[in-house]
Amino acid sequence: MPKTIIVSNRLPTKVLRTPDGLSFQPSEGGLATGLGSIYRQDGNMWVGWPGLFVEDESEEGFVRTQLAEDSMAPVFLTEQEIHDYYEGFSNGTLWPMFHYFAQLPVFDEALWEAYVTVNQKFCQAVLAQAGPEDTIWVHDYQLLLLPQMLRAARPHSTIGFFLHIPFPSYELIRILPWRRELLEGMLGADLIGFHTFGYMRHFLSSVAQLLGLPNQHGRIETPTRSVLVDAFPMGIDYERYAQAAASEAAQAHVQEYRAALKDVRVILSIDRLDYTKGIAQRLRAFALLLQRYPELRGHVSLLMVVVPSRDQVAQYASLKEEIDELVGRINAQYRTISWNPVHYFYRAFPFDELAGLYRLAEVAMVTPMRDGMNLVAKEFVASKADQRGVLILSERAGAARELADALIVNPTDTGQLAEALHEALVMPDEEQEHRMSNMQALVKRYNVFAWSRLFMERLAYAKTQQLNLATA
Ligand code: GDG
Repeated sequence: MPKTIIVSNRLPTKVLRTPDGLSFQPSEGGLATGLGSIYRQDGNMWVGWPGLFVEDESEEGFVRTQLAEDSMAPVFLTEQEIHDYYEGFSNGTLWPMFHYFAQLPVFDEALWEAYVTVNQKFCQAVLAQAGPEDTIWVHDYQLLLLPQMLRAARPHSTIGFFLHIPFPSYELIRILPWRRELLEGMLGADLIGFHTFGYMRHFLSSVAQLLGLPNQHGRIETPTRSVLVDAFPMGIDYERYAQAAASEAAQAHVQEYRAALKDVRVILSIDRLDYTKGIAQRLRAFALLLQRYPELRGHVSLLMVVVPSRDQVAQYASLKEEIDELVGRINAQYRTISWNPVHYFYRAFPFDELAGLYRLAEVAMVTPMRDGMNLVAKEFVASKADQRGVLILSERAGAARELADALIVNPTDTGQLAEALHEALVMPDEEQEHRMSNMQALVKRYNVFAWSRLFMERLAYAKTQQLNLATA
């Protein structure tokens, strides 16, 4: 029976080296949740890097056997490969370019070569698992070349590709020395999915201008095949967040936080450390709020969680310093013995504490400079059982296309951000409930399960259309 193979840079399980041996831990990412129900069924599987550098062949064999029991196949990478392909080309070249940070990307032929080599490694690992009838679903910017590599080896396979980050304007893509190879790599798929219609349009325009391939209603005709392009906004596991926020564990955390904060109102900010997330701009806006509205001092705090990420990279280390300094300056200027303006945490929180924070906060500030979708915005909405709470959302997050009932802001306009914070803090309950219930209906309906189902259905449709064309 044909099966489905999911491919992403990381597997949904992390393998860690501990003093007691190797430990296998599930990762809690949205992707693992959304696709968990697919890859565990009917002989399906997941191919990706397990997050560990293996020491010898026997360890490699052990990891392979353990993962196979949970339908996963590892791609083993060396430290050098992770440095060049992942930290280098993926996060040092593609990530800044695709998020419109045009001055940051590194253009280095050696990193590009590593990217090609590792995509080939993934290709071999997938081919070792895939039969000609199987469906292969490739994920994200680390594997842009993989669809075409798979296509060359398996001309008739059903191949889907989904990009989790923005696809930028042609004007940025054209700067990349390897722009043709990257676009051609993606075009190996039968269906290419993006979070929004805007990203899809940018992709179609890049393909038209750089490869000379026009499209009709999202269908690109290459010399040999046709490729369908469409938008699939990713959702969350709504019930999981709604239930977690209502759970006893989360309530106990809320009580504990309330006792410490007394009646201070909470604005929440949660992100990985990343220059795309607009963390420093958010701090400046909060400082401006306290300056413009002195009556709020002592009554509102910003609770800021920054999850450590990529801090080996220089840009991330200097961003961390900037945030530390801003928090220090705001707290030094405004704090009193009994009130702290910014509660800043540089670490990840366990899931039930996170659920407690979503429940506790009256306002969530989700104001990235650019963000493919942003799941934090949707998780906050799902957590508000009483429908009270205000979401402040950047117009440049993919989620803004769906969550029109949020307060939509330009994240670089500090004045507008400060005013949106004020508006959120004085918003009448009825208006909060109205906006929140509209957003909840949407996030509940277009959840992560609907997302993966829609993509798979559309992929099957794209393939049928191709077969019809081939036999016509
Ligand atoms: C990429 C795209 C796109 C955060 N802090 C903690 C924690 N988290 C969880 C959140 C959320 C996830 O991490 C972050 O997801 P985002 O979507 O916000 O952002 P990226 O990691 O940049 O993801 C993005 C996404 O892919 C999916 O396509 O939306 O645009 O950049 O689920 O809850 N989880 C726990 N503790 C924390 O402290 N447990």
